Parts: sequence; C-alpha cells; structure tokens
Amino acid sequence: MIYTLIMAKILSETQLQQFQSHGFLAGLDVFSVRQCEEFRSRTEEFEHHHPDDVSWALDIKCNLLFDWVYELSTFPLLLDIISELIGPNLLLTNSIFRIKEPLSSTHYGWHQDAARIQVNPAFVIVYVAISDATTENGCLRVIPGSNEQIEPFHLTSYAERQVARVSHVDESNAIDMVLRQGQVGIFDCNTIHGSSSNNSWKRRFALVNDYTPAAAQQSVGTGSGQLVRGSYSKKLWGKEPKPQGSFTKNNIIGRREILNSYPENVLMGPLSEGQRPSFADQHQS
Ligand SMILES: O=C(O)CCC(=O)C(=O)O
Repeated sequence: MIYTLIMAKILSETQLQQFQSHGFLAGLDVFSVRQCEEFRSRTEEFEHHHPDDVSWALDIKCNLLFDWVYELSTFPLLLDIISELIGPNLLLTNSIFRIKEPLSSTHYGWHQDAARIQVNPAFVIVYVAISDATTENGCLRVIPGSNEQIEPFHLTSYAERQVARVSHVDESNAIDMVLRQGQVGIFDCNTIHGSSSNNSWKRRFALVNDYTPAAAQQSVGTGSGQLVRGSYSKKLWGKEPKPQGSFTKNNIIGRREILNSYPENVLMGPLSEGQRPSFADQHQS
C-alpha cells in the first residue's frame, strides 16, 4: 500500500502570492518571548565575556561559531515556512547579528544582497525580531516588487568589506517591516531593503539569516552552507559543519577554514584578480 503524507500548509495562498509579487512577507509568529529572551541573554553573556571579539564574532557566518545560533536558526517551524517558499533542500548560508544600540546612528543604506554575486534560484533573508522592531528603533524597510531586477549600484566600505548600495531608489512606497518580538520578516535576496537609525532608548536586536535552495547556483565563485533540511545538490556548495558548543577553538578554526576555502559569497562579494581572501578574525595569526 502506498501512503501519501499530506503536510498541513502554514502559509496561505495569499501569503505565497504576496511573496511572489511583492518580494517579502512580514509579521509571521515563529518564536516565543522566552526563546527570544534566552537568545538575548546568551548574546549578552558573550558580549560581557568577549568584548574584543564582538565585532567579528557576531558578524558574517556566526552560525559556525555558536551552537545556540544554529539551534534558533534551525527551529522546525521556521524551516517549514522557508521550505514552503523555496523548496525542501535548504542551506543556511549565513547568520549575522544586527544590533542597534539605543540612540545609535547605525543604519543600512538601500541595497540588494545579491547585487554583486547573483544566486539563482534566489535565496531568502529572514529577519528574526529578538526585540520588537519599530519605526522608532530603525526597523527594516523594504521596497515592494523591487526583487524583479538588480538595480545599478555603487560600492562603499562597511565592517572592513565592500558593500553595494543602490544608486537611486524611489522611497515613496517603502514599507516599514514592523515586527513584535518573536516574529519574523522574510524577503527575497533581490528585494531592495535598508533601515534607519535607532531613535529609541532600547536596543533593537535582530538575527538575520540567509537560507538558500541547495540547487541554487552563484553567478561568481562557489559559496558554502550548512545543510539544514533535505540534501545537497551535486557539488554546488561547500559543506559547512554544524557547530559543537559555543565559541570553541574548533568552531573558530572551522569558520576561518570555510571563509578561506569559499571566500566568494554574497556578503564578501567577488574577489578581484590576485586578491587574497580577508575577513575580520582576531585569532588569525
Ligand atoms: O538590520 C537591518 O536593519 C538591516 C540589515 C541588512 O540590511 C543586512 O544585513 O543586509
């Protein structure tokens, strides 16, 4: 006898269509307040004990350093939702903290994450609201429907790397992705997004993750990712390990090896001829 497993869908047809046509979905309830508070305490404990490492360790591919980041990022309900958007074979290709201190001027200019290295089919970016994200504290802003094409951009320096910023944006229909603590906002990697400074007295606290279909291909170089659902496709992506423990020497070395072996990814951008991979890592000799 053949059994057919009928999985209950989480996203409605309307939500799926909205994602297709507008390039984003907001206000999805995924995490509990308790999960967020625990995550935040672990981060603050790390910040307290490792003040000199915060700038690089909470940056690109921190999912290779901390088992608790990996755990939150692979929460089954979240992966179920992402599978409905981009299919069953999922790579976690990046996790990064996006914390804006109270009254800080930290802001992100309008950009498309896959401007310099295109990824096909597109990956999705998930903003996890560890704290509420409000207009006052500089929530993410998106331009609906902007995921159709890559817009002309220029490069600027940010966190010891070059990032692309869209040269001209019509902000008149920008949407504020206001989220309650524990909600997530998901957007296509080509959706133009950015955010303003934090004008509140509280920290704006987020984890931002990239999930890539395992069958996707980069237009330049070879990326790498952790397989979090399904199976890898051929040899399109380098295999990243699951972190064991929190900020262990092995995890630090493992992340460094991955960034050295697969330096060309959407966050670091393409290497120019003769350029050696470089990334912030205090433990590099
Ligand atoms: O955290 C934000 O407000 C924006 C982050 C962002 O745009 C990014 O990480 O690419």
